[in-house]
Amino acid sequence: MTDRFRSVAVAAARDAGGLLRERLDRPREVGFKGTVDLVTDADRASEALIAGRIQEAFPEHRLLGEEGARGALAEDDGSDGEGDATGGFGWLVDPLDGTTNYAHGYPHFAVSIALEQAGTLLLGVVYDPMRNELFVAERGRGATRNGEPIHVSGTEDLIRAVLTTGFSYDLARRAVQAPVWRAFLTRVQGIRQTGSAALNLCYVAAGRLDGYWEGPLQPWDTGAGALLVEEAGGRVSDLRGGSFRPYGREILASNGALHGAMLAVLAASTAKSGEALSVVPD
Ligand code: 2AM
Ligand code: CA
Repeated sequence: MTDRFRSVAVAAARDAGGLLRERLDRPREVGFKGTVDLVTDADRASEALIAGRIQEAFPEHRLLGEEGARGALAEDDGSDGEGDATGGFGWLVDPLDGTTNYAHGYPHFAVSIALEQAGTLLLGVVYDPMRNELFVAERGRGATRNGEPIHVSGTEDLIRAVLTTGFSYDLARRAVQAPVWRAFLTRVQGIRQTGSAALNLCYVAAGRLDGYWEGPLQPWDTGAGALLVEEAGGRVSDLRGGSFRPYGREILASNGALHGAMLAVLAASTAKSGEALSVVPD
């Protein structure tokens, strides 16, 4: 059965990614969900393709898509699925992660599809159509990039680490995020901020980046990438070191070796900024 989950998700991610790539240079309809929070016609077309495929193959499953696609029951209701038709299975779909990049023609974005069962991630698929890189993780079976196993980096010291983060669409929230970014900046080799949470997590999984922190985020941004990091030998948690939850709103992902040092910086800087980074805005 898990092979079927994987093959449906991989085919949907590749086809949706192809659709995004094809449309990148065409004029776009851009709408605004907030002051700087965009949605394009490509987000919607990609989501329709993916949700259509998943609902056709697994009509009884829950599904939560960024642009509003909903399956049998969108949110995890906390039940283990026993006694209902879902079997506890829920899909998390980001049809275009890196929408701001996409709307600007900046070629760094991805499709992200995750499957969880009663809150446990089973499958993560992320496809970057511009580099033709397909990242897949299945619980207990490792993580791959285009079919080859990937592993997190061996970096042990923050000062040798290249980290990544992202900033909120909520401009007021950025004022809280900035001191945290500054605290890291003075302790690491470098920080990259390239606008796709899913690819940030894949890059940690592949050892291209050593760690990533961000909050607030949405379940569809992190589900697939979180499993990729774990299956590549890394560690994921919330921003205080508690368990990562697929329907939580924040993530700290690292190669494992750097996790404690990153938590210490987060603890010190959020205390100093006087407000928790992780407070959910919506
Ligand atoms: P999106 O491109 O699908 O909107 C940018 O930091 C990354 O965070 C992107 O992956 C973006 O996803 C995601 N993100 C999700 N919710 C966000 C929010 N409220 N503010 C900023 N970025 C958000
Ligand atoms: Ca998106």
